[in-house]
Amino acid sequence: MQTSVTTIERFILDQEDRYPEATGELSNLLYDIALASKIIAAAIRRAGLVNILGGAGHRNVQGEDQQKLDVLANEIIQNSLKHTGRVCVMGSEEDDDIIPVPPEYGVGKYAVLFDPLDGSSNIDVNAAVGTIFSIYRRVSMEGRGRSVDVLQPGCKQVAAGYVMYGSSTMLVYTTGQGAHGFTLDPTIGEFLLSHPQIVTPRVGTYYSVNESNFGRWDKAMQHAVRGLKGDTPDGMKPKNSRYIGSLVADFHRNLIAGGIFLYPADTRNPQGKLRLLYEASPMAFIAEQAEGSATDGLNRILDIVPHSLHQRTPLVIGSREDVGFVADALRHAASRSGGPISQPVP
Ligand code: AFP
Repeated sequence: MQTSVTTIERFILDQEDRYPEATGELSNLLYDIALASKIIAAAIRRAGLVNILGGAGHRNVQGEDQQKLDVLANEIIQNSLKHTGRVCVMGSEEDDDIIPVPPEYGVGKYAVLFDPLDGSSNIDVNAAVGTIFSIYRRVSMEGRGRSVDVLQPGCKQVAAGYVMYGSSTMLVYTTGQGAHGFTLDPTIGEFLLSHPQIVTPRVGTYYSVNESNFGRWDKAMQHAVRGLKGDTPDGMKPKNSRYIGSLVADFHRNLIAGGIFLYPADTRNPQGKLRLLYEASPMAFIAEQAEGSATDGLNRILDIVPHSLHQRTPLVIGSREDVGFVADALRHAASRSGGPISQPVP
């Protein structure tokens, strides 16, 4: 039996020690989120037993059916954060507007955004789902938090992470000092350091994309994806296809094994499907910290300045050379046609 392990708490505190000026607030906030994710993990494990699968009977702001676990996870995270005095405002993929901290609680210097249960359409088939979170330092000077505190470009994130509820529960996070992964040991209820300083391969094995949308992409994107499969003269060594339809699970596999995930714009989703603030930006921060990269096809995700809370973006993320390959293919196609890039096929 191993007698020396690094818990997430110890790891976070060790990292904080490198910054003498740190107050410990961010560390505690990360620990609050880790605790919330343990409660969500427990709820997911019980889901099949306590009959809380299925739609909760109303639609979220994206017009999607909410699963009961979405609602539960959303509540769990908000309840774990709102009373701490560390947060000034929250934003959730499940809520239309920013979520103020109730007046009876104090506010702190951080704004937290989260997708409480991403990939929730996979719950009924027992496939992996996840929680994604993103933390910004507030920019408003006083009072309770406002929209301006959450509408910040991804490069301003002070921390981001995700929790994957799969065959085991894993938490991966970054505070800008590398990306680190922890696995929940259910016997002691602690996240233990399992993947320190993750570095994703420069070239990946996998490509992950919903290829049923192929006919809805523009010609340049079609060419790029064919290239990833090695089907074009300018293409790469062919990659293997893997797609779950749960961003956390698809991203995590590619992060560890190497690969590229794409959700391009298409005729049905001309701005892309995924949300900039809840999905793309936090994953982009982690990808870059693991020496990968993330773009909307051409532009760095972390540089996009959001104009609305539920803004969507195309996303191309993963191994650096693969993401670069797609950008080159799109630029090439644009220079050949002289036209705009990434316009969906009419
Ligand atoms: P759900 O939360 O509705 O299942 O959506 C999941 C998701 O936002 C993201 O996790 C997936 O990568 C993507 O959508 C899958 O979308 P498609 O079903 O259109 O491929």
